[in-house]
Order: sequence, then structure tokens, then C-alpha cells
Amino acid sequence: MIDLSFFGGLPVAVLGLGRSGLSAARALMASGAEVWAWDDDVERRATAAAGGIPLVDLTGCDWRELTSLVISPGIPHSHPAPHPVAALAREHRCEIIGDIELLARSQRDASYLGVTGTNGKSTTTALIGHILETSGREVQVGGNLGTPALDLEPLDSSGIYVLEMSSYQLELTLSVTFDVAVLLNVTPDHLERHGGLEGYVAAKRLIFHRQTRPRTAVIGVDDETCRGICRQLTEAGEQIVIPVSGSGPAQGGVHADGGVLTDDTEGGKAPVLDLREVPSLPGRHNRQNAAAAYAACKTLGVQPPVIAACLRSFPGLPHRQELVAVIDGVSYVNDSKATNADAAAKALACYDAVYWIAGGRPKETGLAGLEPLFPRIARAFLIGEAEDAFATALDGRVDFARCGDLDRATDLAQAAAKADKRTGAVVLLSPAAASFDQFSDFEERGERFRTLVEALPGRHADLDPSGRVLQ
Ligand code: UMA
Repeated sequence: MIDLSFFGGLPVAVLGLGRSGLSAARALMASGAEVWAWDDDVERRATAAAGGIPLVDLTGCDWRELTSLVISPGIPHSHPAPHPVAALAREHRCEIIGDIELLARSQRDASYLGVTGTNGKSTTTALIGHILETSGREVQVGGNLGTPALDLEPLDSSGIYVLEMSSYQLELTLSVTFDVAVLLNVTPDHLERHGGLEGYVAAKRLIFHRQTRPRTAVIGVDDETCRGICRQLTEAGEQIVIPVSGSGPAQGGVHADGGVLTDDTEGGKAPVLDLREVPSLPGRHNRQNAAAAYAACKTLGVQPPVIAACLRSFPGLPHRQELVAVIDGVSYVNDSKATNADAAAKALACYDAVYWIAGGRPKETGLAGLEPLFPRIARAFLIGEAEDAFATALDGRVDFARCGDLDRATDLAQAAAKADKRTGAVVLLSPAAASFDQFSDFEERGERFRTLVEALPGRHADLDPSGRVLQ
């Protein structure tokens, strides 16, 4: 448990009682703080109360008593409009912070490694955690990836927190200075929440806040926005900057052009590993993730051959291009985490005969940018609120079926893949939309897909724990 006794005896407001809020409330209570917890959802309040967390309606309490509001990352505090509780906190000059801020205030001796970016940050965070752990470091891995910051273990000066940082969390974290900060890529996402692209980019840049040498920024240079940030930081010279690329050169950095991870940080373009030999890191996007993980871990002193061995043994992450079954020669891939078109594009680009399950609650960007990948789609199976919009985008270009929900889509996709008998057929759940219309989160959607697939008729091949086919 993370010790927050600096709040001992003081009232602290906690808004949002999901994963991070419950964890914050518990850590604060265990540290002797007087927790005033609230959630807009009546069921969440009931669950929290049943767990002994004291509820106080934060819209009607005496704010003069409070100095800190710990807000869950998913709750808006500025755009599109501040949540009424956040507005009250501001009015009363009360700080608005997140759970990672509390971790940083408590664990001051440990090192911090942060990973952000629109896509790939979970895989890269897990990869870095895997490399550091395997090479014998004391590591705690969490944040946006799933384990809330205050559920992590305390660490001393030899330990490293490896944190996936969403743009939401970065805005709520004031006092972490990352020893190594990784920015992978920026494409439009969460625009409503940040008041537009400029606000989103500004939030992402917070990962570099206050960094000075020898602190290090690892920056993907495969998109224009990040290339610009890399140029600016290099020119400013405050921290060490390592460019990384999955698809082109990265002078003085690490790249994986053509699939071979290559270290150019010491001027020698040293080949490290052929990433095409690593099945748990498929596709071009994973080349940049691997390059970033390599650069980050080498900065922390892990030797290149050790990093290469750890990349090979990486088991991959659930819900990210996760091979859940091979049935009668057809692969079933769970990519439920792909909640926007850009993320779905990464998966679609990996396969040639895709039976694509897509839909959910659509993002503003819809299916924009996916057109060049349409020839890879044998047929699309549309679900959820996005059905109309996605049908319009695919009409006349990709054969599609409106399925309503995931259960029907999975059945129809299997039937179509079986009937077509195409070589390399893949039933891919890569929704390009959020899950919230039909599921509580992308994980529940992915688990449902796994359950449905496991129950499908046919001959199921044996897979090893990292998803490799054994027969
Ligand atoms: N709530 C309110 N009022 C509101 C909105 C929400 O009371 O106006 C309440 C909800 O009823 C619910 C709680 O707030 O009880 C949910 O809070 P939350 O959305 O912040 O979710 P948590 O369960 O605390 O999970 C958060 C992260 N969620 C978001 O940022 C949306 C999780 O990231 C993270 O894993 C977890 O903390 C632990 O650190 C998920 C995510 O979707 C994976 N992240 C986004 C992304 O990756 O794109 C940013």
C-alpha cells in the first residue's frame, strides 16, 4: 500500500469510484485521511459504501474544508465543460489532482519512466516492464495500463515505476519528473476532452515537463506532430533526446526500418534483432514500440543483447492483436483495444484476408484513413451504435453485414470465413470504436469475444501461453 500519511487527519475529496478512484479512496483511508467520496452513478456509490468508503455529496458539501480533489482521469475538468464538482473545486481554490500525483508525492526516491502516445502505449509500457523485470530490476508497472498507481507497491531508490500515462492522467499529475519519458505518436483522439488537437498535444507534451539532463526523452518520429516536438526539444537541449522510428531512419536514435531493430545512438548503426522473428510484436507499429522500449531500457543501463532476448520472450498483451484461437485453419484475433480507426489500421495492415468485426460507439474520426486497407477486408461485420456510420463509409467499397451485436457478428464471421476457404483468413475484432454502447469497457468486449470464439464449433489448434500455434 502506498503511504499517503501527509494527508493524515485531513479531509480529501475523491470524485469517481471506478478503478482509480476506489484505489485512491482506499489508500487515503488507510493513511488516516478523512475521505469524502462521490460518484455520479448510484450503483458505483452503493458498491463503494458497501466497501466502507464514506460518501459525501460533493455538489452540496462545505468546500471551505477541502484543499484537494482527487478526480478520476475519465471525468472532464475543463473540456467540453468542467464537471460541476471540478468547477466547485476551482471556485474554492482547491487543487485538482489524480492518483499518480499522489504516488509521486509519496514515492520520492524511486525512478519514474512514463509512456504516452495515441497508440501503442500499453504494449510499449508492458514491454519495458517485461525487459526491466527480466533483467533483474525492481519494477512496478501500472497507470493507464490497468493497475491504478496507488495499488502499486512502494519502491526505494533502486526501484522504477513504469507508468502508462494517458493525456487525462498527464493533466492531473503535477510533480512527477520522468527520468525517461516516451512519446510514441500523436494522431487525433479525445479531442472533445482537450478542446481540440492543440489541447491534446499540449497534454501529451506534459510528459517532458521539467526534464533536465541526464533525464531522457524518447520520441517517435513517424508522425509530423512528434517530429516537430522532437526537433524543438533537441534544439532546446534541456534533456537528452532519442528519436525512434518504426518505418524510416532516426539519425542518432533507434529505428526498425525493414524490420531489423537498429541502434544508431552511438553512431554505428548496430543491428540488434530482426523483429519479424517476434510473433508477439506483429506489424509496423510494433516496430516503433520495440524501438522505443529498446531506447528506454538501454538508457536505464540494460545491455542490448539482454534487451533483444527479452523482446523475443515478450508474451504480448491481451486485447491487442491477441491470437485467441485457430479454428479449422482460421485465426481469431482479439484487438478490442483498438478503439479508433488509427489503431484498427495497424491490425488490418497485418493480414490479407480479414473478416472484420467493427463498431461500437463511434469516434469523431469514424473510419477516416482506413480506405487504403479496404482491399484486405473480405467482409465486414458491423455492430453497435456505429453501424450506420460505418455502413455509409464502406458502402460500395467493402462487402458488409449489419449484425447488431458481437455474438451475431462472431457467428456470421466464422460462417463466411469457413465458406470462402481463403488462405490466411483472419476473423479480426478490431472495432475502431469505443465499447461503451454495449460493454463496460474494451476488456469486457474482448473477453466476450474470447468466450464466443472458444465456444465455436470446429477443430481448435493448441496455442502456447504467448499465443504461438503449437501444431
Ligand atoms: N464518473 C462520474 N462522473 C462523470 C464521469 C464518470 O462520477 O461525469 C465516474 C463513473 O461513474 C465511474 C468512474 O467515474 O465510476 C470512472 O472513472 P474513469 O473513467 O476515470 O475510470 P477508472 O475506472 O478510474 O479507470 C481509469 C482509466 N480510465 C480512463 O481514463 C477513462 C483507465 O484507463 C485506467 O486503466 C485506470 O484508471 C487505472 O489507472 C482506461 C482508458 O480507457 C484503460 N483510458 C483511456 C484510453 O486509454 O484511451 C484514456
